[in-house]
Amino acid sequence: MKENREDIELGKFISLILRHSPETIGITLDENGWAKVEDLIEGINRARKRIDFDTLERIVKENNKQRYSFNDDRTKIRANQGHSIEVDVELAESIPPKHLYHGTSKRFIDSIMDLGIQKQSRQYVHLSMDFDTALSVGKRHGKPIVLKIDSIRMFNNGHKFYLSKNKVWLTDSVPVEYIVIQSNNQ
Ligand code: HQG
Repeated sequence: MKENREDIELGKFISLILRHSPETIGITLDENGWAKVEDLIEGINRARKRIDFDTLERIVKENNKQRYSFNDDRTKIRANQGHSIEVDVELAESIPPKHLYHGTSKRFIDSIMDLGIQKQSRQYVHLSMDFDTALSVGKRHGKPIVLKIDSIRMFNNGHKFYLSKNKVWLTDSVPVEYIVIQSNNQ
């Protein structure tokens, strides 16, 4: 099912809370990034946005990028990746594919080709499995450009890679030597 507009708006608010600033609604996350579902629902309602458990369940299920997970008994919820706050979401260390892609803005290229891809405010650098996903990530920042990453060579040289539950590849940083600028095809 495609998400409706209110669910998309609520989802953005939930991402803000679970990835960056739970204090916005006066709640806390535990060391593994979990919020109590009850706290999240009460906090969002205190912020004058309406949500109940059924709506939250629908958002978790239908979110276009599968950004959130419940624990087994659905008493806790967390974001699968994308955090700026220091939490340990128990990411799976994995062997990456031969290549991964990073979408960014053209205006960052000089700096990236100087310093490499850095995680900036988030816990990790985010990499995509395919060119088109990376292109849409890049568009969020302005005129997009896609960088192809020699991920298996990075891995073989000792860099760790993690695959989040919603299939985003994460790593600490990408040094310049592993980056190839792509034009508009793969
Ligand atoms: C850039 C979204 C200058 C980097 C997406 C990026 C993703 C540099 C920006 C997830 C740099 C950081 C993450 C350097 C990196 N000099 N700029 N040395 N190194 N940058 O938002 O990867 O929809 O923190 O290229 O789909 O854009 O929210 O990272 O442009 O998966 O679920 O600094 O967020 O997911 O921007 O996006 P971000 P991102 P959601």
